[in-house]
Amino acid sequence: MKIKQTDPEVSGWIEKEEERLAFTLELIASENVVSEAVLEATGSVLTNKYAEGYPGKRYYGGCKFVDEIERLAVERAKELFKVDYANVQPHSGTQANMAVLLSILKIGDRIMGMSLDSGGHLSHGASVSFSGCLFENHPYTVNRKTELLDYDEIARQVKQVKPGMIICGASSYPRVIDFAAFRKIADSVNAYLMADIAHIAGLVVVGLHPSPVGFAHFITSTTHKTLRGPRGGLILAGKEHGHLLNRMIFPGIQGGPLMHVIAAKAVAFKEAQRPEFRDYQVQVVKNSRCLAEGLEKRGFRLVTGGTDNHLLLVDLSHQNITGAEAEKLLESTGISTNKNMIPFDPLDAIRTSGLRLGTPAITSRGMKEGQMETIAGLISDAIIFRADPAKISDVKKRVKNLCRKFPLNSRKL
Ligand code: DSN
Repeated sequence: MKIKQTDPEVSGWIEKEEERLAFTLELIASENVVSEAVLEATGSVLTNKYAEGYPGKRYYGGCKFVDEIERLAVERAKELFKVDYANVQPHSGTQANMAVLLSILKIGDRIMGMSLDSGGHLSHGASVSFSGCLFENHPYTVNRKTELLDYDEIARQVKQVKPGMIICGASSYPRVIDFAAFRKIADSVNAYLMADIAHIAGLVVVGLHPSPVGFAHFITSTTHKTLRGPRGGLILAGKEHGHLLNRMIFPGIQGGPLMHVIAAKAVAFKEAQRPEFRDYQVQVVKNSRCLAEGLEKRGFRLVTGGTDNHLLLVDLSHQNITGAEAEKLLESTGISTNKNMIPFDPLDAIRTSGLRLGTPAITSRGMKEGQMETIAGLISDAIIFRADPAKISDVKKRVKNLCRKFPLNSRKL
């Protein structure tokens, strides 16, 4: 590689990261492994091009080929999700959410998003995010006992608050979200409904999770989680909102679109239409269930008692270890996870009582149920025997061996 000669420092860190990925069990629920084709598009000459505007209406010359690429990406997104409007320019999921909120609401309007500890995302109204600074958020939570969304309670709260927008969708909710119920609730006060499907987009396109299409007025997503595309955002909606949304993305909140990333999104949308992509998503969910069972069997409590999707949330409060400590401990053995608040967490977001685990990346490496059982054992051994250096070193060895058997191979995806 050229970079090795011109910039050995950066190249050296990239090599280190390649090695880390190769010998790490990646259980961060929002991460994945992209195909070689997605990598190639992301690293292509398209990164050279300025293309402010939209296909056929750019503020720069020389856009005839990138126009075709963006048109392809838009058409493929529309076909994949079965919608009649898509904007593929958002640089991230948060930018997509920002564009929808700023297009539709006035500053200071009321919104209702899921609270962070219940599983919501920062951009759904958290006070430290633009969404909580610019809008008056009245968060809803899951039910304290069941840890599930309580639609009757949300309906009651919505009638009191009368928000302009309800945001559904989550970053750490392991169960199915009932978009039809949310729409009914939104209609009861004439509010808009936005569904952020960043985590579950891959499951939605293959029908393993109900689609919000037909229920949510606006759908936002990232393209790099279960959808297994490049790092970026996406907005889907009815045609009638297209003009406002386009204008808000550019020139409203973004400048030049990342054409190399848009090309990679187009590639990923095509990959998501292959039958193998459905098989992959089916395995992601099977693996998640199996990992959940393996941990429960070993005495760990899972929030909501299990999972229906690609992720699970472990409540560590009975293991006498915080999420932050567990994340660090597991990282030292080669298992990558993230600390996460659990519903009504007595600890703050820096320490947390929970650990979020997800199966998209390890499933992309080809791992199946048998390996999930092994991984549950590895996590359990690391946490339970954390004071025993010999046990920890044994876990490290077993993690490395497992990684060796399932090499990271973007070419196979
Ligand atoms: N930060 C992402 C996650 O890990 O869920 C959401 O944007």
